[in-house]
Amino acid sequence: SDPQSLTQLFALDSLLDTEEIAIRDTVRRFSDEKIRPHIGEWFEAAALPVRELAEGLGELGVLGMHLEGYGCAGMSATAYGLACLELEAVDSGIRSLVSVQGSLAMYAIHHYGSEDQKQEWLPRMAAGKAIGCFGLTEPDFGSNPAGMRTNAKRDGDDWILNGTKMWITNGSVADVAVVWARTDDGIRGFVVPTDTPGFSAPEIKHKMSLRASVTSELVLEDVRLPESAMLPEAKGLSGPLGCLNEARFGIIFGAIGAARDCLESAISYAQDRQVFDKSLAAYQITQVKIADMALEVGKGHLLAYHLGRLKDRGVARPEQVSTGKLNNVREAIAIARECRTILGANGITLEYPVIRHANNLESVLTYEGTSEVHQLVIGKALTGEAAFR
Ligand code: TGC
Ligand code: FAD
Repeated sequence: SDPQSLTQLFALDSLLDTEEIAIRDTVRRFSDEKIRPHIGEWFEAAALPVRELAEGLGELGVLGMHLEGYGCAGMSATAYGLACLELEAVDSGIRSLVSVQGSLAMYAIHHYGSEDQKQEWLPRMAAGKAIGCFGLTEPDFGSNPAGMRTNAKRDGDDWILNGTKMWITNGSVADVAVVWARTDDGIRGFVVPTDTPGFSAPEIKHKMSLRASVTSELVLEDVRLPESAMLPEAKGLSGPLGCLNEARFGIIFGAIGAARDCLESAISYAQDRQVFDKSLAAYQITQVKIADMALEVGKGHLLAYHLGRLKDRGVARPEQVSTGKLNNVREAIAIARECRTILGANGITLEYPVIRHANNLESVLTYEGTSEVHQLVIGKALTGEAAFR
């Protein structure tokens, strides 16, 4: 009989409306035509043409697509999630570019910024003509950003920023950095043009994961900024954590895209590959693996769509976002590894996407809150006890 797709098996499209399906299909087509043919090469060379890609993604309308006004598309959270899913089905690095631009840097300015900050940056960022990054993590403070040492002190009406941020996506290609720093008034956010004297962003090399993504350190040495550089509406850690909810939401969809791509590759490989005297797909062990992975890919979609609907109604709570991020990334990485076994030795080469996804997902498991941090968030929600410290 004719094989069904994973989408058909779960009747997933019955949960989407025609506009959502159209957006999903447009992003899938763009990704397959413009990114997929080059991604293995970019990953191997650890060189992503960020500016060129950002302009293409800007034209496609996915940068800050869930934000209203200022050149942004004003789409639903679910539509944004579906775009993340299709981008990450090609590579987590591409979804990272879009997450950091739209959900972290643009969202911070959109949600907490002054009218001038919004006018200055958002239209160019939505068009992909200006690149943003988001500096929260420091060398000694990743899971616990409350301990950050980067500080902003007053000098007359100006601010002087000093400190180091680490592992910052798009850092060395960014035009603007949203930097979180400690002030006498608690943690505040600053919009830092990257050509400001004292700002530098050395790139981090030798990554074995997310090679098709630029990751950098941000070094701030007496960076002088006007008073107007501070984000007026973000006060305390809830400012950056509010942005993280947005990016984590995109990852819930994205990770399941990577898992789908691995499983589709493995099914197709198993159908073609002859072992002993028949197709690898005709062995029961292969089918058990495929069926079990399909269940997780299907359930991951259902969880993502459910959270998308909650977010569109404005009621998705942070611990629900943690639940989706923890589950879908954890399952995706398990699926990538299992698919790798089906491809045998071919599974370790860049001829197939599987090992690339598996390696990328190691980063996805760690960034935007490690799996352990999300377990603790869920643990706190269920027991009422905070076990972070
Ligand atoms: P805690 O005392 O619990 O909270 C401090 C304040 O923040 C509020 N809050 C949140 N607000 C919005 N969304 C959330 N998810 C929030 N979680 C907490 C909270 O209500 C409180 O507000 P207020 O007004 O009472 O002050 O904070 P804590 O210090 O105990 O930390 C809690 C913990 C561990 C969950 C938090 O620090 C955390 O999430 N840590 C993980 C850090 C993280 O995820 N970093 C990611 C950096 S960015 C990145 O990785 C980009 S990757 C590139 C890509 O996306 O592709
Ligand atoms: P740590 O916090 O040192 O954690 C190490 C281990 O300890 C983990 O297993 C963790 O779960 C565990 N642990 C920590 N606390 C506890 C606890 N209370 N109880 C039990 N276990 C605990 N950050 C940004 O700000 N902006 C970016 O754009 C960005 N991009 C990134 C891109 C990449 C490719 C990567 C890999 C990271 C990026 N990050 C970014 C940083 C990322 O958010 C951090 O790496 C992450 O938050 C974890 O911090 P850490 O690496 O310092 O690990």
